[in-house]
Amino acid sequence: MDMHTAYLSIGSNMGDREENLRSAIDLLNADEAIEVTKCANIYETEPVGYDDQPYFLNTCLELKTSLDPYSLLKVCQKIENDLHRVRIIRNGPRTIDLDILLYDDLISYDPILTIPHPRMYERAFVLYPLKDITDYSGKIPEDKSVKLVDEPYI
Ligand code: A4P
Ligand code: MG
Repeated sequence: MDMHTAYLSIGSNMGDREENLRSAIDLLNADEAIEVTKCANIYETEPVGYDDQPYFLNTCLELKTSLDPYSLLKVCQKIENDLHRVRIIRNGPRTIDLDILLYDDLISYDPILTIPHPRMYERAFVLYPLKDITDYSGKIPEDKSVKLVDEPYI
């Protein structure tokens, strides 16, 4: 079977944020076509893009998967729905958000699935944890709010 490597950014700023991240990892692993192989440190981060909301917990995951990118996106969206994500405001509070950052060396400009994630290189809350689990050595925008709060969950 053709195996691929993908990196996800996951974040939560509603309810039990730690539990939401842990549940997302468990639900990804429950899919027989996905194995979560690495988890970055856990960071608390100030919301970006929409101010009047609680701080996030953010981390990044490495996956090995036989799924194609669109099937992986579907799994991520189902997990968001299963964890009762409330979609009220774009960039607003969410129990869980899963974004695909990278998939092998794929480049895709499809608005349904843009890879690399179009905003990832502007976001300290993505790049700090990504650096934990990859050899990313590019620039990380300054964001004094990013605070290391916990060790990887797996
Ligand atoms: N989509 C396109 N490319 C991708 C991709 N690579 N991964 C499409 C996932 N989805 C992708 O996403 C909207 C659409 O993006 C989907 O239909 C999908 O086909 P969504 O998850 O439904 O909506 P959203 O998350 O509210 O919007 P969006 O654009 O994903 O927002 P972002 O960029 O994910 O930002 N601040 C901190 N500190 N921490 C955070 O985690 N997150 C956001 C969300 C804003 N501020 C934050 C954080
Ligand atoms: Mg999103």
